[in-house]
Amino acid sequence: MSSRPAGHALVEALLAQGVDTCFGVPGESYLAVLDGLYEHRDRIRFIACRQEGGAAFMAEAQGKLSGRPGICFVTRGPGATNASIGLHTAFQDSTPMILFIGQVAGDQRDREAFQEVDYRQMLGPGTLGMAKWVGEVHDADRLPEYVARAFHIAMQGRPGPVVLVLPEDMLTEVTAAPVLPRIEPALAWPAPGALRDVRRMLMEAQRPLVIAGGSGWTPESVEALQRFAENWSLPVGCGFRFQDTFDNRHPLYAGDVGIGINPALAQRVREADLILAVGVRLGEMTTGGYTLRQVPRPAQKLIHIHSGPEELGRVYAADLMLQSAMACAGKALETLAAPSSVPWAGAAEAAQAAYRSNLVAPAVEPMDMAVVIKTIQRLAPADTVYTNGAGNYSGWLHRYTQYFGLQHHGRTQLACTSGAMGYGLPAAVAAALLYPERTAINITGDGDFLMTGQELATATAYGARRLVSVVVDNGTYGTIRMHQEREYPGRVSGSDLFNPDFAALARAYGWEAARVDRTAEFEPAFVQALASGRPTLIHLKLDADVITSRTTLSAIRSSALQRHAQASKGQP
Ligand SMILES: Cc1ncc(C[n+]2csc(CCOP(=O)(O)OP(=O)(O)O)c2C)c(N)n1
Repeated sequence: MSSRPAGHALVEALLAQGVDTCFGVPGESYLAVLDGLYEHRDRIRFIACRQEGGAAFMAEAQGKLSGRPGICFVTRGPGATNASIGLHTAFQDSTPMILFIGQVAGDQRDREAFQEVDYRQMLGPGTLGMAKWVGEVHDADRLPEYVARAFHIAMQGRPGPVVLVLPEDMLTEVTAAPVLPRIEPALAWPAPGALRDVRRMLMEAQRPLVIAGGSGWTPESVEALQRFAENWSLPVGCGFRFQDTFDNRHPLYAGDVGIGINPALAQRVREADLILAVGVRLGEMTTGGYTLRQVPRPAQKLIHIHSGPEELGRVYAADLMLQSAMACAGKALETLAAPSSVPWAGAAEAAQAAYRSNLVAPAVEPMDMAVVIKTIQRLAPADTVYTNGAGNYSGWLHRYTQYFGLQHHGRTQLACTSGAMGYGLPAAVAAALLYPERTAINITGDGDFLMTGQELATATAYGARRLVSVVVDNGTYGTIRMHQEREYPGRVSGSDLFNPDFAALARAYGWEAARVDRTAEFEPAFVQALASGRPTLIHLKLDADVITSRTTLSAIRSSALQRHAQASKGQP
């Protein structure tokens, strides 16, 4: 191998892993890598973003869409702290991702040199929830070893983010280190004995329910999961923000187990006598704040299949725990021979009927968000990628969007379990740049959007085309306002927003834009957005009182006031 600076060797290592696009914000701490990216500019794109939070979200979206680590480069101190939101998001969503951080030179370490931070202390893995591993490369000749390890750790077990710290002087060292071949993750299969136990528990069950989700699924494995569910007539729900795992149009689909859960499905979860949780973390959102299943020993029997052994038994003492990569789990479950009839016959039909009736929405004037979401789905191509961040507006998206299941078009939902505001726009920009033949649609709130709104520029700079961002402007941090009205009725504090003219803002960034105030104006604006072949922002006005798909702010306030009045009457 000929000698070259380590910064170039790193880019060659990424090329060998099949990386053709990476995201970041440049910094003087990793100039040698930027030079390597220039050297190989015909084979790899560096998307220079406007804030590291946006860049890290884009890399996270890349990880979700490709199943391989999304790649992000940032500078030390300020760059790394900005990017940390993307790491946390990747951690909570179990998304493979590698964040490369330029670091001060080795001879200046531990002096609190300019922008110096100790990333092992800051990001983990002791800091639970940020990175699976933080490695720091001190020897250019060992760079391939570190990069290989980063790829393995990001993809194996429970996938997640890893951090590689790159001291500036190491990057300029000359090395003849070889380029290692493409890494495929080692995947765990469920143990045969444990699979027999799954079958035995299913045979003993009366009201079983499958909840599928999490990361690491392949189209083949989801297809096999579907056949398993068909063989056993099992109703299948999807975990919070993993709604695209199982085909929402399939007759066995029961709905999503997340925020704003269909009350009928919540009841079904409570009344189930066996939950088969496949790939999902049993976190706060998938357990109704740990109420749908009691902690640590749920009333329902629980089989938990997860790729990370540390996740098994972490909160819930499951009756049966199986460690398996999701790429294998569906295929393993499919091998379980089903009986000719099951005692829960008809349960799946009832679950499906409840799901379908939850798709029916009461009409709302002047802006009907259910109609907006249904219009988007009716007109957008089937392989459209939908993205969102955090906010009540996402409730309409979750309730009314019917995902196809990832055996059809791969992942089509980019949404963060972590509820990170600002995620949706960069995720959609990444989707539009990585898969230009597909459409990316971001639904966002006025608060959510402005957390990373500057990435409008990134979309324009790199020629995104099939990209639409629908900004639901209700003039408030609505989610917080809703909680305020519930807990402190009438005492609005810190949640009102001043907003710019979003359409004018988007035009200033080179986007097309439209404003819609009434339901009927949405469809023509959206048709125009799809036809234009240019990124388009739709500024949609929504009355803040229309706070969820089920209730209004004024109703929440008046019932809270009543509750408070009753409580004070009851006082001596
Ligand atoms: C980065 C970040 N900061 C703060 C929060 C807390 N938070 C959750 S939702 C929300 C308000 C979202 O407002 P908006 O985007 O306008 O949507 P709406 O709820 O009004 O539909 C806030 C502040 C968060 N989830 N993420």
